[in-house]
Amino acid sequence: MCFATGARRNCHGTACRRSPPAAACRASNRSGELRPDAGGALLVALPIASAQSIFDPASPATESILNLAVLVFAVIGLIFVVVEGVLFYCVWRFRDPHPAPPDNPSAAAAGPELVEPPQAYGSRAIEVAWTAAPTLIVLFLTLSITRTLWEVEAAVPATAPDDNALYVTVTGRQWWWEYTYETYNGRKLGFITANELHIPLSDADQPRPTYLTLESADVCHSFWVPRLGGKMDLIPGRTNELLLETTEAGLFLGQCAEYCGAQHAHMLIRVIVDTPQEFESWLENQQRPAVDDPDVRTGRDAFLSESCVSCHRVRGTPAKGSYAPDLTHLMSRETLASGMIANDPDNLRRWVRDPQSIKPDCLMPAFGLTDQQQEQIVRYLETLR
Ligand code: HEC
Ligand SMILES: [Cu+2]
Repeated sequence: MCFATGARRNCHGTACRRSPPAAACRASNRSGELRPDAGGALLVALPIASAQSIFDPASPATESILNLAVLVFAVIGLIFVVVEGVLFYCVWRFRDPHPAPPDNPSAAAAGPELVEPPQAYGSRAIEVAWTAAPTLIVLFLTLSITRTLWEVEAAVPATAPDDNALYVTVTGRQWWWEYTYETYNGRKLGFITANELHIPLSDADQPRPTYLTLESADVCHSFWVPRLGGKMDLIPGRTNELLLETTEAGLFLGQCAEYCGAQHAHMLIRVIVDTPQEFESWLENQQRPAVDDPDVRTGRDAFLSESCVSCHRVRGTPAKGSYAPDLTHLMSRETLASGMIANDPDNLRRWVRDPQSIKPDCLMPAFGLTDQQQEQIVRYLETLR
C-alpha cells in the first residue's frame, strides 16, 4: 500500500492508519467467574461474569446482538492486524538512514540523515483501492447492523385475549424503577410494584413475550439487562418500547445505563423469570390489597399518621402517595432501595431510621422517629407480604 511500485514513499498522512474502535468499552462491566459456555473460542479467554455478560445471551434478541458484536470485532480485528502489520513492516524494511544520492554533493555534505528519500506522487490504482475497500467494509457493517436492528426491535402488538403476552410500563425514577403491570394474557392487572420485575418464562411451544413501555418521571435513564435485551433509554416526555423473552428461568440482573444523578450506580434492575404457574400465583398475590393484620394495628396507625403516606402507596389503606415505591407487597421483594441491600428486618429498620446513611441523597429523608414508632412501623411493614 504505502510502498508499491518499488519507490520509497513516506507513510504518514495516508489512509493506512485507521485504528479500530476500542473493544474494551464493550467488555467493561464484567469481572470474575469464567463461563465455559460463553460464545466463541476467541472470547473464552476474557474474564466473563455470568450475571450481566453480553457474552452469555439468554434471549433471541441478545443472541443477535452478540453475533453482531463478534462479527464487527472480527472485521475490525482483521483491519487492525493488516494495518499494524504493514506499519511494522515499513518500519523494519526502511530502518536504514538513506544514503545521499551521488548527483547531489551538497546533500551529501549535509550528512546522510538529512537527505530526503526520492518522493513519488499519485497512483490511481492504489487510491481507488483504498477508497473502495473501506467503503465496501462500511457498507457491509451498515447492512449487518440494520439486519440486527430489525431482529431486535419487535413491533409491539395491541393486547388481545389469550395472547400470552405481558404488558408492563416501566417508569425510571431517581433512583429506582417503577413497574405498572397493565395486562397479561389479555387480562387487566392494574397494580404497581418496584425494582423487581417478574415476567413469565417462554417456551418453544408457547411464547410468552413481555412488552415493556419505557417512560421517565424525571431525567433520562436507560434500562439494560444485558442477558435479556438491548439497552433502551427512558426519556422524559417520550415512550420507548422493549421486548423481553427468554426460555431460561431465574434471576437476571441489569443496571441503569445512563447517568441520572448521585445514586445512578445504585439503580439496579432485577428481572425474575418465573414459570407460568409461579408467575400466575405471584400475579394473584400482587393484585390483592395489602394484608390487614390486627396484631400490627398500632404500627399501621403509626405509619398512616406519618408523612410516609404522602409518598408511598399501600393499597387498601389511605396511603396513596405515588412518588415513591409502592409498599403494598413490600415483603415479596428480596431487596430494598433498588437492589442495593437485602430485604431483611435489620436492613428495613436501618432504612426506615435513616435512608440517607444507606443511599446518600436518595429522595427519602430521615424522619427522626422515636425508637418505638420506628419499631411499630417496621413491624407493620413486615406483614406486607
Ligand atoms: C418524600 C417522600 C418520602 C417519604 C415521606 C417517605 N419515603 Fe420511603 N421512599 C421514598 C423514596 C424516593 C424511596 C426510594 C429510594 C431509592 O431507592 O432511591 C423510598 C423507599 C422506601 C422503602 C424501600 C422500598 C423498596 O422497595 O425499596 C421503604 C420501606 C420506605 N421508603 C418506607 C418509608 C416509611 C416507613 C416512611 C415514613 C416513615 C417513608 N418511607 C416516607 C420517599 C419517601
Ligand atoms: Cu437511572
